[in-house]
Amino acid sequence: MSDAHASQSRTALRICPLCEATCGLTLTIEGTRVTGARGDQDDVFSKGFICPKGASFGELDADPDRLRTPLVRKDGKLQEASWGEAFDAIAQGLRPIIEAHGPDALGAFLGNPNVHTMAGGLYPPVLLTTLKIRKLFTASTLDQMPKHVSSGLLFGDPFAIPVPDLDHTDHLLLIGANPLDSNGSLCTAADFPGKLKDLKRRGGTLTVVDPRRTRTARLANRHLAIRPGSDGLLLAALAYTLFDEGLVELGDLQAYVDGVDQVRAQLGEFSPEAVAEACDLPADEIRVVARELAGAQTAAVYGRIGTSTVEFGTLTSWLVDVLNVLTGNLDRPGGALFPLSATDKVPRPAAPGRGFALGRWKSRVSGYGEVKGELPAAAFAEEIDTPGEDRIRAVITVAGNPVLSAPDGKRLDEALESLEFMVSVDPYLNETSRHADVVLPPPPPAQSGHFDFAFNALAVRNQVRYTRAAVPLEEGLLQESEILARLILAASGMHGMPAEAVDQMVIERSLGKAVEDVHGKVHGRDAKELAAQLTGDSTVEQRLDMMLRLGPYGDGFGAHPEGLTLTKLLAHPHGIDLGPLQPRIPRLLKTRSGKVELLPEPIAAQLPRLAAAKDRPQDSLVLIGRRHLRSNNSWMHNVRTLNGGSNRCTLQIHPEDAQRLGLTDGADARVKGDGGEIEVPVEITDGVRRGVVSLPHGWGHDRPGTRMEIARENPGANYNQLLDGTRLDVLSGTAVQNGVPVHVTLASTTL
Ligand SMILES: Nc1nc2c(c(=O)[nH]1)N[C@H]1C(S)=C(S)[C@@H](COP(=O)(O)OP(=O)(O)OC[C@H]3O[C@@H](n4cnc5c(=O)[nH]c(N)nc54)[C@H](O)[C@@H]3O)O[C@H]1N2
Ligand SMILES: Nc1nc2c(c(=O)[nH]1)N[C@H]1C(S)=C(S)[C@@H](COP(=O)(O)OP(=O)(O)OC[C@H]3O[C@@H](n4cnc5c(=O)[nH]c(N)nc54)[C@H](O)[C@@H]3O)O[C@H]1N2
Ligand code: SF4
Ligand SMILES: [Mo]
Repeated sequence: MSDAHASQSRTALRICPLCEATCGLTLTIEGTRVTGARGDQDDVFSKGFICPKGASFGELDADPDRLRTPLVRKDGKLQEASWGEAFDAIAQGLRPIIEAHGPDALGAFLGNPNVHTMAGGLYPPVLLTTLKIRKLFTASTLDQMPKHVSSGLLFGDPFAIPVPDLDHTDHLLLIGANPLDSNGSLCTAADFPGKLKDLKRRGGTLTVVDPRRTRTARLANRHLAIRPGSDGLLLAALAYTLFDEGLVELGDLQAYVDGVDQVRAQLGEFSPEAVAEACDLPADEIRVVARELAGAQTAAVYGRIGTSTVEFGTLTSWLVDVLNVLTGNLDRPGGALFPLSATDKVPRPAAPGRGFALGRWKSRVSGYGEVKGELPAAAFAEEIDTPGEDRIRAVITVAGNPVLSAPDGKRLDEALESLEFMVSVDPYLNETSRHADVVLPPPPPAQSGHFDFAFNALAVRNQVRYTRAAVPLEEGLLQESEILARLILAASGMHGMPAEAVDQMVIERSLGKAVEDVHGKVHGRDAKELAAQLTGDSTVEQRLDMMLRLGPYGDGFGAHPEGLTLTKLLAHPHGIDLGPLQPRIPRLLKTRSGKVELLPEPIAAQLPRLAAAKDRPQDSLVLIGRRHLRSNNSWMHNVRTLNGGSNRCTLQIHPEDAQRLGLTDGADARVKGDGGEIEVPVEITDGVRRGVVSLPHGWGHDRPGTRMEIARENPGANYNQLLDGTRLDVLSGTAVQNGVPVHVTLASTTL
């Protein structure tokens, strides 16, 4: 590199949006191009940690396949268009459908990256309320909805999700999660791997429950290779053992918990001996795990995907916290604690709340109950393709690729193709957005500011960070915030109004409510006077400033001058540490009783089903997923340096099963499930237990009409084609993606 060139390079900070760990990155920038990324050593939270995905930030940012203009369908073909044409097309395409058939003719799918962008945090709620969208589908019912339901029922707040106190716990029971590859989920911790190693270094113990011997399991003091789908039984047996052996000790929590005796009574059938066969774990070992959990000075139970997207996802998620409660570890340092983020609501005095209701309305076709205002993603296709006046006729997708991420992509492909109108907000023309009539591409991440609305509320340490755009917005692009604001205006009959109108409306409403809130920081003040105080270089930043100032650490618009504002945050480019997690019960509770309701009625009603599962005949082969360190669901297969090596779409199978089925390493296997069949290369490994095969999701990039050339070179096959979408976790409507029966044969023999 010449000196002249080097002198042009500079650095800029950017929080990584590529997983939940939210690492601070230091980007190297030449001109307007990101040429490197390393961990920001001074970041108050991530302290220099980075993974291969973060390191590829520049390559992702510069991907030539990213769309750089909107696309509008003309004469049946998607063609480049101006922003004006695109929003005109949306107003002309959507309005007549909504006017003729009402809001239920419009469906929305919100995908995972919405929790990784500021725009995705700020605008979808406005989109949903302005357009009165009830046909809402999101990645949550392919992911963590069971946890929302269990938290809603236990604590009265579906967002009150306790996280393991990784930095301080003495014992971690980690179930169905593989943070060494995923970098953690519903537990935001930069350098999760390092924190597990530290736990062991300080004499703590790690138990991992996973049908695969994952990289995380290899770190563990104890690995239980459980039969997929049986974790609910295991956890019930652990709780049973705590009661049976007199190990229940609620500690300070005692006064705030209702229903302990009822839980004891209901779990009578779940002795370790009774579940051992179904879990395929020795009863003695289950008892030892319960004793270790109870005996540890402090301990935390933490479950993720393997406890969530399974048949008894909500019961299993509930049992995770039942165990935290029964061992006195909920809401205490070293146990599982509730974070308090800078944009959370100010905690109010302890008082009974309104509780959490499920099934306030039902889906049209299968009659699934709504959960948190959503319908099961697995029912998206049927709500479109089943004839009826109330069917979905138009769809908006934002940051989602349900054709690959939700069950039965073929059916969804056809359903989306049959729509009268579809809009996708997405940087890529992929398996889903190729069906759209208008595609609106957001800019590459380096061109946007970043604040983690979702993940700061799930972090193992309270902290707040904000990074502005690292490079200027490219000519011809719009910020995603503006895209979503203009989409809201165009779809709701306000086409042509300035985008800022949306933010101004939100600010006016929020401040109006805030000044009326007797427990808030600005009660009785003049909302207009407060609005005039907001700072920031855009209305988006003004919204952030507002949220920070009204929040628990905020300056209350001058009421607490030392408190947080956007200006103060900008003065701390590596973030502000807000301290370790603190106990938050009872103020956090919003149940009707004002207590932790340990045995909610909907849960109790499902326990007989769980009990019956003990004695069911076992499927001879079941499928589970896996994630690779260099992957990100369905959309990062287009980054060349992240592909290849061990990041491949192969069917992992135990040597004994391979032999029984006549499969050899590298041969193609045909895998058949309820929803269809696929062919994938076999990878023989004793890293999966007997009776289990494992496949990664997010592959299947061989459909026509996409524009992701690198992904297409190595398309892989779509896991979710093996599902037909009828297997759901009953209480949450979440798709059962793990522990599903499949049939595997050698591909060539059946051709
Ligand atoms: N079998 C199986 N299926 C699974 C899972 C599993 O474990 N097994 N996991 C499930 C889970 S946990 C999840 S979260 C879902 C994820 O499924 P989806 O929510 O569908 O998300 P992705 O597959 O990550 O696709 C993300 C989309 O967002 C686009 N995108 C990327 N960045 C941006 C941006 O800044 N703005 C906008 N507007 N768009 C952007 C990408 O191009 C892509 O189209 O998949 C689920 N599906
Ligand atoms: N590299 C990478 N990181 C990611 C993602 C990615 O795609 N790639 N996706 C992100 C997203 S959206 C999410 S939600 C998180 C998910 O974060 P994690 O939940 O940590 O990720 P997974 O790798 O899916 O881990 C699930 C584990 O459960 C195991 N499992 C499957 N079935 C069962 C079962 O029945 N019982 C038990 N006990 N275990 C079971 C699997 O073998 C797997 O090891 O990761 C995030 N981070
Ligand atoms: S761990 Fe997650 S947040 Fe950190 S650099 Fe990797 S992808 Fe980005
Ligand atoms: Mo997820």
